[in-house]
Amino acid sequence: MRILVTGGAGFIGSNFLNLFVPRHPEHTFVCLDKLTYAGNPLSLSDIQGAENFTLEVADVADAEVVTRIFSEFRPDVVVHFAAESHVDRSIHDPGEFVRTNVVGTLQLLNASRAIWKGSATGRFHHVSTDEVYGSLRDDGTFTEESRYDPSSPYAASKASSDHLVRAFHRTYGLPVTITNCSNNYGPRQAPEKLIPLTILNALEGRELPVYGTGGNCRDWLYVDDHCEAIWTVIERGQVGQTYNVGGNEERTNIDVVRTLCQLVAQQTGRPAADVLGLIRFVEDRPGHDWRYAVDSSKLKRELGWEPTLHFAEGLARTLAWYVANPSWVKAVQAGEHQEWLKKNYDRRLKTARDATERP
Ligand code: NAD
Ligand code: TDX
Repeated sequence: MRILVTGGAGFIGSNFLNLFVPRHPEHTFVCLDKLTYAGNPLSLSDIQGAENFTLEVADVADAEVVTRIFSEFRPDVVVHFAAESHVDRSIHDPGEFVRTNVVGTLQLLNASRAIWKGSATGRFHHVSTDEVYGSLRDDGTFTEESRYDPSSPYAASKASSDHLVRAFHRTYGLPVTITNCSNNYGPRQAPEKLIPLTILNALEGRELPVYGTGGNCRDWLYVDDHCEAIWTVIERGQVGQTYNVGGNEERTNIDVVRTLCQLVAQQTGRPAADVLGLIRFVEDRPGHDWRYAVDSSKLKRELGWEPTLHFAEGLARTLAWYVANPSWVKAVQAGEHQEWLKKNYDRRLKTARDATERP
């Protein structure tokens, strides 16, 4: 098969390619990526020389370029990861999220339709998020039947793209599948997201921002488990279907941050109290979803997928990866995006309700 992976230089896409390019020498992979601040060629260095892998630097929202790449490569499968993915950035500048996540998805759907011409042999797999369902209170879980109710511009743009993917199936018969996944963590995630940000700040002795009370809850899934779920759906999922993917590992943000502080203390030999003392409760995220929890029983029942790695082990593995890859970290921290992040956190820290940890 010829497999086109969009956004393959980002966090999940690069883990997907690092897993499946070596495992499947019989398939050819092309990564289509704009290399925005979130795309890092170093994340693909292990497979850069592989005979079955090529990187095409291109923008998914550029119809002309997308059409050219599709007509040259003629993919059998499209795995669509490319997106603007950070909720805080979407609050600051929603336009880019609509352009990449909505218009970009539309261009890829058009290009897929043009080359598959109504045949049911291709497959467009859309990688989406549980954030399209909005927020849960203290109980319940998201199922595939949950109502779409996105809170942030990021979530709204992903919801739009999901609707377009389904519309292309219903209207034109395009062979599509969708996965809606909970929060991922693991190697190669940019330190704008909670877990890598906390790991790197704690290792380097910087303050650890926790939004609001820290009581917001996320359902964490190790990135390789997500990649295996996507592969399972591509191989055996039913066309037109949506599958939820979750880790069954719900944690409050403050629990996650405290656990990471303990792990970093063990790793560095520093007293745990010193690392925990870096925690700062800061101004909350506007429209902050309270809780996500995903019911992935459909994926287990119909296709036999379930998560394999427990959160404690996954966190230890993730910390070990960041410690073992200082050149990756240095390259990411040299990016201009770090300036934006720093300003964002400085502002939040200034308006912090407390300078010290709440009990
Ligand atoms: P990421 O931000 O780490 O990577 C995004 C990648 O897309 C980068 O390589 C970037 O260069 C590329 N990209 C951005 N705009 C582009 C454009 N216009 N054209 C081509 N490439 C472009 O994101 P991620 O965390 O790896 O997420 C990947 C996908 O998975 C996204 O669609 C996201 O919505 C979805 N998802 C993420 C999570 C999570 O926890 N990270 C959970 C569920 C679903
Ligand atoms: O510094 C921080 N402090 C903090 O308390 C950051 C960066 C985050 N948080 C909180 C906000 C969230 O409740 O931690 C939680 C996780 O935040 P993020 O890492 O920004 O992820 P989230 O907003 O939950 O979205 C992620 O999961 C779903 C991804 O970024 C999305 O792309 C994915 O769709």
